[in-house]
Amino acid sequence: MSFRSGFIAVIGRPNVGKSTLMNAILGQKIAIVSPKAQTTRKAQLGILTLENAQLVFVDTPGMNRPRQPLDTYMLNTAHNALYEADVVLWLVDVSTPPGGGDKHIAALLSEMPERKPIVLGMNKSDLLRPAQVLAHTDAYRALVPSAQWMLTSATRRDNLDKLIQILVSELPEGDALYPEDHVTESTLREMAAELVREAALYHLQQEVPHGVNVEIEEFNEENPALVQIDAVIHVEKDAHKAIVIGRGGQMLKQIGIQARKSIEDLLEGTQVNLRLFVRVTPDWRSDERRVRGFGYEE
Ligand SMILES: Nc1nc2c(ncn2[C@@H]2O[C@H](COP(=O)(O)OP(=O)(O)OP(=O)(O)O)[C@@H](O)[C@H]2O)c(=O)[nH]1
Ligand SMILES: [Mg+2]
Repeated sequence: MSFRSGFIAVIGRPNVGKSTLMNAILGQKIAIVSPKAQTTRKAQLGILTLENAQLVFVDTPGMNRPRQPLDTYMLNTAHNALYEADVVLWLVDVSTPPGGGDKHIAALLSEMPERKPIVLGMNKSDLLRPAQVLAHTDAYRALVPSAQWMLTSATRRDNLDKLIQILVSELPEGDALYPEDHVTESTLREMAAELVREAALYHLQQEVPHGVNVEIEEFNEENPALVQIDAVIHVEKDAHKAIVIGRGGQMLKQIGIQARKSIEDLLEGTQVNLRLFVRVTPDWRSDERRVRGFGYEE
């Protein structure tokens, strides 16, 4: 039996469930998830090694029209993953009909210089009303007529095995690219920063969470029974700092409790002492130099 392996770029509009799907397939939380669009900012690798194949998923930021340097970085990240992949997994939200963003992605796929297999994942099938099944699935399939496709629900884990089988069938033959026990290339430090940002996305509203960036200043494992983590939450405005701290520090406390719990899960139950600090880095998302300074550079 021949072994197959390769990179699978998971692309699509924001909020369609790319990160949720990758985590569900891996059975492990690699990428943060939130009900708000534009959650993923950097490419994240998720590696699934099976008996006959190794699938290296590249979760990407949702594709959107860029308005400022951070958006441009995010769109470039998705484009790079797309161009470098062996297989493209285009995820859509099948509970709504295709919109302008989907048509834009379809055009991008059809203009790719190198022909590569595209798999259409029609996600959020649990939200699809029976009367809409045919109309929506036909409309999406028409955008990539030659692609294999599957209806999935990442949250209910419906059809994920079938989707994996399709992806394996499209991968080229080849040896494993990573050791079989590797699940990601992200460091614990990077993942801890993301989990603090996830908690901020969960608790904050409107524009505030989108202007949050998290930096880990201290990650000290000297005491194996209690890991000390200091994280700085950067916000764009003084008013946002007041909101993140909240009355009597209540908001920051809630963010801290949730983030600490998820970091402890990540560290398989090791206790964590998490200290959060809030700093204003004025309008950093529109400042190319600061965007790069935060590590958003190719
Ligand atoms: N009902 C339902 N909700 C889903 C499904 N998959 C994901 N979601 C929800 O959709 C929201 C967005 O999920 P994410 O995984 O963060 O979406 P994403 O495509 O990675 O978003 P960006 O990183 O912003 O591009 C979350 O609230 C998920 O719980 C699904 O199959 N069914
Ligand atoms: Mg995501």
